[in-house]
Amino acid sequence: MTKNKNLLSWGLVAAVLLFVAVSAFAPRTSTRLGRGATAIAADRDLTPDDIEAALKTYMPSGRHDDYIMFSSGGHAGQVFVIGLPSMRILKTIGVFTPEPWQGWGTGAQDTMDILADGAVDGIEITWGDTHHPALSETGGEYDGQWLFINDKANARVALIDLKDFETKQIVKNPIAINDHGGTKVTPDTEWVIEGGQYATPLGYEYAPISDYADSYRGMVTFWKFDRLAGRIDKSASFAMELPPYWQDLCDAGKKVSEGWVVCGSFNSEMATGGIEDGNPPFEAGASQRDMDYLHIINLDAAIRVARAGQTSDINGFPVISLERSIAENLLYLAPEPKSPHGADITPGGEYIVVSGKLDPHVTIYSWAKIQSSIRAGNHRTDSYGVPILPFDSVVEAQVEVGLGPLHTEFDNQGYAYTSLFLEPAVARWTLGGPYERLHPEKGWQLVQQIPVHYNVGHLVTAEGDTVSPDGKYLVSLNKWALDRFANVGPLLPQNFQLIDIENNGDAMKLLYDMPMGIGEPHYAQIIKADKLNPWEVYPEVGWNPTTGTIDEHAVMLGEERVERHGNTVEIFMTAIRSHFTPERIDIRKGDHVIWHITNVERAYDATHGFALPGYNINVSIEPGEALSFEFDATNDGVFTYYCTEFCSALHLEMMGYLQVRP
Ligand code: RUQ
Ligand code: CUA
Repeated sequence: MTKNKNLLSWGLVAAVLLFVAVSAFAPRTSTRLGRGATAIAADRDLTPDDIEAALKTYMPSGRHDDYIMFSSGGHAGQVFVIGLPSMRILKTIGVFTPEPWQGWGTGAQDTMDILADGAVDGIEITWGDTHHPALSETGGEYDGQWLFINDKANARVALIDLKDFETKQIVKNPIAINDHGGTKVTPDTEWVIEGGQYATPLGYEYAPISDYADSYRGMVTFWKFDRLAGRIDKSASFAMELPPYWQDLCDAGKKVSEGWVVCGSFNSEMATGGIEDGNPPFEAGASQRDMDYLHIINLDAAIRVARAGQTSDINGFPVISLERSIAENLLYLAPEPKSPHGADITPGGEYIVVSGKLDPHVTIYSWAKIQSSIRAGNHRTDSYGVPILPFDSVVEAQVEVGLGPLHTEFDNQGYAYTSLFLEPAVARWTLGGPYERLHPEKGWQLVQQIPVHYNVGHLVTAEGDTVSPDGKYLVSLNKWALDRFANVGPLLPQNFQLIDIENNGDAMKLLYDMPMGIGEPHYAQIIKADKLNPWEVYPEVGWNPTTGTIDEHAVMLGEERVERHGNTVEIFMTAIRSHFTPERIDIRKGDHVIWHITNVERAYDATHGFALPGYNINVSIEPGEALSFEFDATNDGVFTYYCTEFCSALHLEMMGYLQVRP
């Protein structure tokens, strides 16, 4: 740190202490406060930077965060909602994995049905590996309405409604067993992009790996989002067959590049492993070449081809064949250096930033140059006949940013930020071209690196992948934590580090370490908090969050009852502080039980849980919500059901007896 900045920081501390000292004389402030603050700083050995960081992140009780971050939960399969700058976890959203506190996948029929839709070829899947959350956009700006996220392991995409922060839909990719390059949305969220990863025969078919080049394929899927219905419309969606390179991160064009999609790839060597047969291992075999391929896809044209029915049917899903893509000029490749990873498009859509994991540079492609190279025609092709745009015809610049560059996001001052896995650090560098007017530096160049602890994967800036990033905050999503926190055994948390990037041209500053001991978060997106407008309680009593209407089995006060039809017992129950009605239910072993509960409360936060031990049922019933579950009473005995939310002073009394007679 320079002497000047040191002076500045100590100036700030002096100001804080002066404020504290002055406050000491104010009538309602204790005189102990001034001495207390000084003593605390000395006691805890806090530097001026520590104190500044604390002042920037501390959130007084009751005050709300300015930004909300939606983070993937990795192989824990959920989404985490985190406030910035406080870095407080506000919520876990159950997505691909059951989440008992939300009653997600632990009995409530609608949640079980949504999870069952994610079955793979008839096999029920009870977890996911969430990677890339994507907030819905209008005109390239986050609109705060929907969130999409992919499950890399099983090639699935989930939709979360930001009215109640609940998962509404899971779609299983009909042709691929795994994915990675999604989810990303087009600027008006008409399409959700799910890019592939490891090539396989499409449609979960078998083919021997010795047939790799002929029978294995990559893919990208375009899911049509029906905003009015609030669902992905499978019947209007389609996929494109791609060469069996391992497609990686995709991004949707915006502004000047709107209507196009780019995806990075690696393993253009088409390595098939087999170290046990004397072949090079995957990590060597897939890294032999100096260049892999950026895939450049004309989405608008692909939509026309799909709508004209010029598709093949794979597993009941329309797929544009590779031959058709080539014939219709839907797909181009451009060489990209050394095991590329991220492919990120600048806010105005003019440039694509690609990182080579084994190259210390980021490579910047110009959209204008790509278009003129396409127009020039006369390209050499890969072994499948896909045209390759010459590297020199499409590259605008290369910037040496540091070792192991991965992902890039942007701010409002013409800077780009790239995560450097190997340094490990975050690099701030300047964008050239139209962005030069925003910053004092000239051209494309590295400005600063800030070390992070440790080994960063993705990074995210506030609204940093939209057409108008906010700058302000950057979160480094670090994979390793090592010595940052108390030892909690061999499985360590990951570390989110909040970095201040607000000060134009000035140094980036580390503000906060947040351990994530939950799953390995991959990517996150940060939205301005005031763009979100969720419900406080469900709009009406009896609301079904899945259908978005009054549930046909909603139970109003006074309508509680138990009906028996043969061996089927149907229970209509209400929940309100502090009782369930009915409180006693008598059935016989072997009965089939259908149980409906409505929370008839209208008070904010008056949630009731309902746990039925011994039958694996736990649901959460938010104010106004109606839900149902079913089970076979296979075991006799006395079962005590109770409310799992401490909802009132008499919460412990909020219980009942289910008696199952032998
Ligand atoms: S990517 S490993 Cu987002 Cu860097 Cu999934
Ligand atoms: Cu309802 Cu406790």
